Amino acid sequence: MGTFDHDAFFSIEYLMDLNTRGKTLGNLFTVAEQFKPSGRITDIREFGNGNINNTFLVTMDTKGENHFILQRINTQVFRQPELVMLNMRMATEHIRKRLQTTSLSSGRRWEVPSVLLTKGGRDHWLDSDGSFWRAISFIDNSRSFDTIKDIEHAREVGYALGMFHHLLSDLPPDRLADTLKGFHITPLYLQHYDEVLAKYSAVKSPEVNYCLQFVCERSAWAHVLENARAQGRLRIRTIHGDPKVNNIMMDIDTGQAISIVDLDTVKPGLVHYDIGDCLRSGCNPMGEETEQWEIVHFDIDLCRTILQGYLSMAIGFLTENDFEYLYDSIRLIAFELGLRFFTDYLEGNVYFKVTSPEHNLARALVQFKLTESIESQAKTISNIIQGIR
Ligand code: GN1
Ligand code: MG
Repeated sequence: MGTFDHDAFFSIEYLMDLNTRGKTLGNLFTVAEQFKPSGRITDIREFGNGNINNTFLVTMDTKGENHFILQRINTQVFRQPELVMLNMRMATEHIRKRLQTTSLSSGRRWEVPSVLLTKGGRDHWLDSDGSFWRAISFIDNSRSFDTIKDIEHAREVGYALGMFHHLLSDLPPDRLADTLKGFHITPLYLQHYDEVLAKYSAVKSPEVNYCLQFVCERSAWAHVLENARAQGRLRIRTIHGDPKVNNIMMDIDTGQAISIVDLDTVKPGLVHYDIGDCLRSGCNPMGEETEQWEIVHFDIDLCRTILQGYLSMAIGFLTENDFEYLYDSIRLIAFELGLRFFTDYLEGNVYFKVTSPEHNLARALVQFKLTESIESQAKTISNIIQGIR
């Protein structure tokens, strides 16, 4: 067991969460040790800014690969976490095989996170109170950023998503389970929103009224991608589900994208969900957690460059119809995330982790301002798409 200053490493929210579940912090060492660490564990600390799962970086005293990622899956969100692990293993094994016959441009590397098995050979470990734990390798010599730092980073983020889609483009989506029903199906989020709103009785602030109006004005259009799918214009493929900027790992020395992590939502879907999600995240220089929501904007130069990076890998499998819906997907996923945050605020913050009761409202305002900025640049974005297809 390692020695470390527990209190320095854990947020108040997580300490309270652990306390209510009757755990001690030392339990984390016990959990991490189930995954056959290659050395003595010296440190475990909270890692990243995930909104759903609890994520930790485990450090060992070994030379070389001395870290791994330990996660407690939020089983309120992922109701069948065993299927999440099966999907993850299926996708990573497929990518590994495909990489053997894929030539990367010179000097590039592409890494695939590995699922670490327990001493009993399983891909997860259930602790005594039923928490679902899993461990994933850490991509060596890499880091990620919450926002894009320069134009080269933008190109690399686009390249990474294109590379990921390319490597999975021959994995039939029906081999994967639907681990999160309704994920990115905007009409279903709208339906849930209507149900939540019908029960909402608190006094409505100007911000809440702005959001209500915002959703109301776009609810008919928000069916656009699902309608296109129902009409057979867009087809289901294997997607990442959450390709935001901080899930794209950059090589510390070269600055090149070398991996996409957070594979919980790899499942069947439209590549448009991924493209929209990557752009709503990458083209918002203020980041999705900013409190200055009034001045949030969608950066058109970053958009052009991310799309160029994406298409450098994706041009081979995108169809004419796919291009037709790219603008809508950028607008829709920003709107949809705003709607998801706003609904969670109205419902009492039952889905996304929050640090204050108003946190999800603030996040919703950021996404709605971003959507407005996308809408005000519709012509320019469409011209960019025309120019690169
Ligand atoms: C959630 O937990 P995290 O940060 O990886 C959410 C995504 C959102 C994202 C916004 C399963 O992802 O859909 O885009 O927050 N994941 C799930 O930051 O709902
Ligand atoms: Mg995620």
